[in-house]
Amino acid sequence: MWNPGHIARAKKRIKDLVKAVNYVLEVRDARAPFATGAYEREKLFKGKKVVVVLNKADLAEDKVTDEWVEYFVDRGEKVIISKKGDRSKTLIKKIFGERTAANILVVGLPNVGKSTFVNRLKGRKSAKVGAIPGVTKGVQWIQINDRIKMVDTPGILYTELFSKKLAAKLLLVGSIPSEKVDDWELFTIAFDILKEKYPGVVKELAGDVDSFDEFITIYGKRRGMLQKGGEVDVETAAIKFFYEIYTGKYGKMSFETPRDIEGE
Ligand SMILES: Nc1nc2c(ncn2[C@@H]2O[C@H](COP(=O)(O)OP(=O)(O)OP(=O)(O)O)[C@@H](O)[C@H]2O)c(=O)[nH]1
Ligand SMILES: [Mg+2]
Repeated sequence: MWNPGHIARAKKRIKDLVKAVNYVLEVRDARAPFATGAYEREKLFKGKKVVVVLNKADLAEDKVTDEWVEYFVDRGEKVIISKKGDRSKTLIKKIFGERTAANILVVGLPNVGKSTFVNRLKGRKSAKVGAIPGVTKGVQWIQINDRIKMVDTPGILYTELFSKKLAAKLLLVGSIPSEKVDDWELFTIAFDILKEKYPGVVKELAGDVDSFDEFITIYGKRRGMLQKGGEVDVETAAIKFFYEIYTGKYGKMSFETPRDIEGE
């Protein structure tokens, strides 16, 4: 499984950084807010004010995101929704109310939009962002205004704890990069989740198919992703397909609801 060195180092740094802040903004992907929760969060964030940020809400189904807000509120969590186009002032107000002085730690899984969120709060670009996970490699402090300071951190993953279903959801939202997946079964599990939730998208791309292998062969063929002998390059096709899914090419999608995760 994908577990780059910078993530292992970041986990150690974050433990120390928590001590230097009074707020933790835990950024999650609104399309899978349970799967993208920061692991060991209770232990890690103990004694801090934690705000759960459901980011990329513009890529999720509004109705499902509202259900998630209710889910977190029911559990006594402070939760806000964040999406493309949100303005700095509105977000700051949602997080803190009017006036506040705060040192904030921004944490979350890879590619959930931590750096984008920092830039959004700042109102302009200060932190580097990118569509492939693993963009932020070090810790970076950013002054938001004269009272608020934030530290952006690299994405964290606790690989050992994964169930395959959880990992599949992380693939669907781009927290695990599709080109780093070396386990074909993970693609198939992710595809099954997608097909169950959005059969229309699958049908539009490949017609009536039963399996991921069948699907990706048709998808790859239609895109002209062929190897030398004329066979479909299914690995390249899978990488491309999941990239399109997690960047939102096929419209608003939510990969889990509060009901789905009961018992998971
Ligand atoms: N549509 C949409 N895209 C977003 C949003 N927030 C971030 N993105 C995109 O998601 C990708 C990842 O954003 P980053 O801010 O680099 O994510 P990160 O969590 O800092 O990622 P790492 O540093 O790699 O862990 C980029 O392509 C962003 O443009 C959002 O609210 N809506
Ligand atoms: Mg980043």
